[in-house]
Amino acid sequence: MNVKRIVAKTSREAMRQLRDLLGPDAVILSNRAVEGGVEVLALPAEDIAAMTPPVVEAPRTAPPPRAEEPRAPWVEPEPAVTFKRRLIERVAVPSEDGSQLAQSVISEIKTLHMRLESQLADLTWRDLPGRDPAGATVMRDMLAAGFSATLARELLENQPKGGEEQARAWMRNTLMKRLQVIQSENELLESGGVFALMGPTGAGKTTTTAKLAARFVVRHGADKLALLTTDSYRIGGHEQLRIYGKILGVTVHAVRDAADLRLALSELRNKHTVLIDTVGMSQRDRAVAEQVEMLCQAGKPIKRLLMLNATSHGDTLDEVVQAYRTRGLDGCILTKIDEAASLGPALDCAIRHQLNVHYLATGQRVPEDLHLANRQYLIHRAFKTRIQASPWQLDDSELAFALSGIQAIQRESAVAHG
Ligand SMILES: Nc1nc2c(ncn2[C@@H]2O[C@H](COP(=O)(O)OP(=O)(O)OP(=O)(O)O)[C@@H](O)[C@H]2O)c(=O)[nH]1
Ligand SMILES: [Mg+2]
Repeated sequence: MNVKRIVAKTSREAMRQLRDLLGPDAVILSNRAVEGGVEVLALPAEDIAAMTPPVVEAPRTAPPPRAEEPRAPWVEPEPAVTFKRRLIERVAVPSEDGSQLAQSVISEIKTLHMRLESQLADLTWRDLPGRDPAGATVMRDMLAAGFSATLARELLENQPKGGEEQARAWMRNTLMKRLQVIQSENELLESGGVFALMGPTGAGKTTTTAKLAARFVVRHGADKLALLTTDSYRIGGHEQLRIYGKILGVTVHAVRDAADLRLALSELRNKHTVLIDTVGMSQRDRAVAEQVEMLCQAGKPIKRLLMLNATSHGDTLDEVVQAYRTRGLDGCILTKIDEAASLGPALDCAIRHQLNVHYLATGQRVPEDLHLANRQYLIHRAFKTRIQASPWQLDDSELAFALSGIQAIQRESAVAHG
């Protein structure tokens, strides 16, 4: 296959180059903005015609006419591109059969278009190891480590030329640079303020609140800290935090709504730091938005930290971020690092959503299992823990298939949503 890649400053310039290179009938596979301009991938029209089975099934040589039938003129089968063009012309001319026919023709065109694009995408990805071995290494490594195809593709676009080892080093370095982490413990424990720990059920909010509280008490003493919980309706909801508070000598208050919270924060205004342990709820629960609103109406700025459970699937983590970031997030804490088979999904999520990683929770022990986030360690571990014998591991041909499939699904969903 003869895919051509053209990068130009403007779309107009890219189109001009495309026409000069492949002629006016070239088929554009993709067109997107890249650093420094616009990238266009295209195929010569002959390649499409050669790849696509003829739409009209007909023998290559004219069949012998039957004695009783008049001889029909022989018609060459149309290549798919011409067929598509004729369909478009048919739609353009207002048909007497009305809009129903037009609708069915449009839907036929869409189906044809999607099939063609999906075939081409499949071939493009299949081609990658031969065309760009270093790019294929980056793609393979990132997907195997649990990073998303979206981030891997993004890196691939900006990858400088070079060998496979160079590409690997560049990829890890880039991920490290893009992962935001707090520089020192002072950003949370010294600067003080009100912090709310949020996240889905069982993500580790209460345990992490207790760990942070213990670290704070060692530095500043128990009387400068207060703990709040919004977990007031579950039976025994705030018991766990109360017990931790008792052990540390820190007062624990339960609040039910925005008015309660406002009052409590006003009473606790002399505290250096207030940690709020929020009630866990599914990211799919609409009450998440109410919880965020309640924190926004507290009459005082509250920094919202999201617990990202590193054992969760990447799509689930993405949903969690989408649900909790409605009014912005100040950062995240990666929990259950000790249980995660792969750190890729959680790191990918933090990178794509630009979440500042504050801490890593690496076990159940309070306060020992809490550490400042360290980029080198995280990226190193993400690639080190790759499980060679994983049943989820894809080989090269499956990788190409999966990547083209993901693109097709994204396109279909874009069409379905208008
Ligand atoms: N292995 C491991 N377990 C953890 C970690 N953090 C919390 N846990 C455990 O996970 C379970 C749930 O932790 P919680 O702190 O109660 O979670 P939560 O987010 O407060 O839960 P809800 O309030 O019910 O939403 C407990 O058994 C914790 O001991 C961690 O980093 N690693
Ligand atoms: Mg809890």
